[in-house]
Amino acid sequence: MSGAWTGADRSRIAGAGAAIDSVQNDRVNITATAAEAQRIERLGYRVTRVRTEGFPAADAGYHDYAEMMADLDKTARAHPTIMRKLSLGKSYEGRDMPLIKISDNVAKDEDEPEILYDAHQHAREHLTVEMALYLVHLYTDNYGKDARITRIVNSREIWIVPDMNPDGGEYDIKGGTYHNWRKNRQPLGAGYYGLDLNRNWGYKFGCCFGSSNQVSSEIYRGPEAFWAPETQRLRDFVLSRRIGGKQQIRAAIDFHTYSELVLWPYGYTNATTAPGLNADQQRTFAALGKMFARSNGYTAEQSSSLYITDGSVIDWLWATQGVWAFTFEMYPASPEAGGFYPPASTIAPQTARNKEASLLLAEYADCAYRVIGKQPAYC
Ligand code: LU0
Ligand code: CA
Ligand code: CA
Ligand code: ZN
Repeated sequence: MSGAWTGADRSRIAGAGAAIDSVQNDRVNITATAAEAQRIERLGYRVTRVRTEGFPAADAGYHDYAEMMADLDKTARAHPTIMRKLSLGKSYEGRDMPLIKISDNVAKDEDEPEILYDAHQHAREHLTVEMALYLVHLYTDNYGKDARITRIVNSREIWIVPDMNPDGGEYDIKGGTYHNWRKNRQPLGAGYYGLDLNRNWGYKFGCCFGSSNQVSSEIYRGPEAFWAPETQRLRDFVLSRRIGGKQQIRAAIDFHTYSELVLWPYGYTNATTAPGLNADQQRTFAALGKMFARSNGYTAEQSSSLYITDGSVIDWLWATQGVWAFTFEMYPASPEAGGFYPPASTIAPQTARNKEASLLLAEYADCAYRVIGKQPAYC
């Protein structure tokens, strides 16, 4: 960028959040996100793009990793009594994987039904990070203002994992263009990288032709379950919520894109009931899933109706932890409508579209069987 002659100019540029890499006369070479570049232009400087970081300028409304972290930090600071930003640990490349807790008396572990929302197992599914940020703001910004949300925050402990795959996500936008990347970024040798996090979970791992053992595959499951640091991190957190032999997390949504679907277990088999999933449980999953789909206009079905997946997070959450776990495949419905890269203008409407389903999940978390009228028998 140019037009910056003095140290004061450069300080204003740095103040906009850009990193100053070098200085030549009035020209300053910076590394900046698209949002920062826009801010600098508004200060009256001329910005020319040599090499872009972050999202392509047209999609600056999406949060890259640093912008996501900044938003989480800022929101946590604004709501210290109900929100905490914690950490799941680090990704393969060493990025911190944030873990958000939202509840009243947030510093205490209270005896309240716990809920988990996680996003971004797949790198190019950036809209899911926006979904997680939307939920963070929904529950914090409306606390004490909206009676329904206040009731949920007071009576539940909400866990949000906004970024299961920070390495893949950053790689996907590297250089300011999209790379159509899905997996994580673990090196596999011979120039291959990445395994499919949603095939690396430890229930029926690799059982059923719903994943691949080839490193080149987009659905490479890895040499063993939980081989990816990222799946280990979420597994260890979920296992840490097992207290006195009882899993505290009752219900979960794992956000993906795209196809506009609500999916429930199992993914590894076409059978509607199977070991660990009896008829009442299947009816409960289907009834909740259809209720969610009525609220957001998605299609509801068992996960395997889409195609067989083995080693998915929802199969593991349900079969080993008893968590009522759903996959949401968000907007759009078709590749023509933007596929994995819908324009930033869709973020607001398409995240708000899942407000009702997300709240319903939290409300039913005390006793999911209520949805089929069987709470007297089970809860
Ligand atoms: O992991 C996937 O293949 C998902 C669908 C399953 C959860 C059934 N589709 S995605 O990769 O396109 N998000
Ligand atoms: Ca609480
Ligand atoms: Ca608790
Ligand atoms: Zn996905």
